[in-house]
Formats: sequence, structure tokens, C-alpha cells
Amino acid sequence: TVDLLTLGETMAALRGTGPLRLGGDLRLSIAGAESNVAIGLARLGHAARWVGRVGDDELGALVLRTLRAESVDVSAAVVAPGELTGMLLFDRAPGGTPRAHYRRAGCAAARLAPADVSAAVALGARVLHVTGITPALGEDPAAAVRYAVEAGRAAGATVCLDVNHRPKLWPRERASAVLRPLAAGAHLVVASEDELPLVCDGPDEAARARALLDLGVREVVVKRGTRGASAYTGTGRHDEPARAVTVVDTVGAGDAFTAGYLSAFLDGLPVPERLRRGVILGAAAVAAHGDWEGLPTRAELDHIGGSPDATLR
Ligand code: KDG
Repeated sequence: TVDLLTLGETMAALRGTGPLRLGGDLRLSIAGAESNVAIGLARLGHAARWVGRVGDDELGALVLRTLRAESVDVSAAVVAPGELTGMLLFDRAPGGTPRAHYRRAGCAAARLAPADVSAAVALGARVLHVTGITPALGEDPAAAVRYAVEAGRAAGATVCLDVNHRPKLWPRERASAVLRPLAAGAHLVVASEDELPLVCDGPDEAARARALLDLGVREVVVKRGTRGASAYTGTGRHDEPARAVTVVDTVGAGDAFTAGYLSAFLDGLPVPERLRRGVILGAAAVAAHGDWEGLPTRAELDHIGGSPDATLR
């Protein structure tokens, strides 16, 4: 039994510094919301396993090699002969806002099916983490997520859903219809402020969170970016402010937050401590280039958000 099992699409990621149309240098790494969470947990010393489907190409090898180097177990991952590994390119729109361009339609992960994840689910996990990205990839990936959630739940795993709506993959109405039942079957639901209305109804945030709690969700966690995060539980609401760091690249901050939250959950810490570790990891992610590269080890946790003048010696 691992601490965390997650499934989803991990792609080769190319990052440029300006608009892609101007050309220039790109830096090659990997990205994927779920594997970002797995890396975050592995860096903190938890046993994390990722399962997904990559092509038998160089980019698939890059995905698996990178995850292995980060101590994420990929032994259950599927390498599909003749299929391609997805790609995404990040550039900056004028003004500096990061922009994602997908090259993932028809790639290996769009064929991820229940049979690809069943062995990993059977191995067991304390936490099963899924996101709203995977069901957006197609019918088979959606079925894989439903299967993992049902089987994981039945085996006693704590199920965490990060809503992670990606408007370039599907419209809000379709996402909402598919993600509502998933949220209702999760123990922890993580969403940004604008994503919460996708999975529950109510006149305001507290009422929406209450609606999920009434369905049996134990914690509803709301990410607020530079304004920190909140958690709603049966005993009330907890808030945690964000840590001040110099922002370099905001992509991956939400996944980092979720990794921090789940790490403290796995350590048996109470909800305020889960939020605290979440915002610390979120700050670490935005202070570095890349989705996951800036995530800390356990020994580095305490330094994040400290004085900008300090030198660690
Ligand atoms: O959270 C960051 C990820 O979303 C991104 O790097 C890639 O998984 C990704 C996606 O589908 O957008």
C-alpha cells in the first residue's frame, strides 16, 4: 500500500519566455496535474505511485524517467506501442500571463481505460487522487477515473478530487455534468473559487461547501491564489493566508497546494496544518520555473516565505 496513488495524463512540456510566434528557445520538461501532486508528495518523503499511459516514444521515456528520478513509482504505468505521448507548450501572452497550448488529442492518455489502472488500484493506497482533467480526455479516461474512485473507495482509500477545470478541453456545462457525481463520491474536494460552482449549487461559497458536506464529502478545500486557501468541514471554516514570495511561474501552484494539503493529511495533522502546508507548497511552486521543479523536500519546508534578504548557510 502506497501513501498516494494518482492517475492521469503526463505530457512533455516545452516552456518559452515570450509568445511562441516569436520563436526562440524552449526548455523541455514534463507536466501533468496529477504527477505534479505525486512529485510533491515524493519530495516530502511519502510513497507515491502514478499510473497513466504514454507512447513508446522519446517523450514517453522522458515522462517515466523524470518521475522515476523524483522517486515516484511508475511500475504500473502503461507504455503503448505505436501511440504518441502528449505535449504541451507554455508561453506568455503579452502582459506576461502564462498560456498553455495543448498537443494531446488522440495521444496515448486519451485511451487510458479501466484495465490500465486496475492493477495499480488493486495494490492499494491510503489516498487516491484524481482530477477533473482526466475525464475531459475522453470516454475511456472518464471510465478509468470512475473505476479507480469506486474501487479505491471500496478498498478503504481516502478519495481526493481536484476539480481542475480546463476550459480548452471541455465547456463548463459538460464538465459540470461529469464532475458532479465524482465530487459526490470523494472524501476531499479541492477547487479554486471559480470552480466550486461546477460541482455544487448554492447562493454563496459557504452554502455550496455545505451542499457537498451534506452529500458525505468530509473536507471542501477552496484555493484562492494570492489570497490563500480555506477549508470547510463538519466543524466549520478554516482560513490560511498565502505566503509572500516573488512570483516567477504560477503554473502548477494549485497542484503544489494539493500536494501540501495531502502530505499533512497523511501525516495525521489537523485541517489548519493541512492548509498551512498547502500554501507553503503553493508558494514554493510559484517562486520557480516549471510545474513542479520548485517543490521542497521536508528539510526545506521551513524556509519558504521567509525574509527575501536571507541566505541559507
Ligand atoms: O496544473 C498544471 C497542469 O494543469 C498543467 O501543467 C498541465 O495537466 C495539465 C493540464 O492538463 O492542463
